[in-house]
Amino acid sequence: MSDTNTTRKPKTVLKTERPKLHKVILLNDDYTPRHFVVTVLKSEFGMNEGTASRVMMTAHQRGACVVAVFTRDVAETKATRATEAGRKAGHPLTFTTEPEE
Ligand code: TYC
Repeated sequence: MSDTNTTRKPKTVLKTERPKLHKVILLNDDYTPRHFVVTVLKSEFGMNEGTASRVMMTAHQRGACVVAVFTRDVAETKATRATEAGRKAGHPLTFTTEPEE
């Protein structure tokens, strides 16, 4: 048999796409107490007091602030849980998600 295998197919190069990341965004409102926002950022997003306070103040002053980025499922679950924590305490606090460019 010859060394040249003429029946070999062209190699298929399989590429695994990285999953798109989604931002969790904290929205400002006029009613939720500042300390409550900080508490939720600490408990749901593992932030320390300083980081949570800065994120809360950014949302307070600019209307919204990116909290973190995750895969879509994780971002949606975190936003839902954090929003639910506000509802449970009677606050309109809202977290949304949005895909990164
Ligand atoms: N604006 C609120 C207040 O003055 C505090 C607040 C900050 C609420 C950030 C939501 O995402 C928020 N009590």
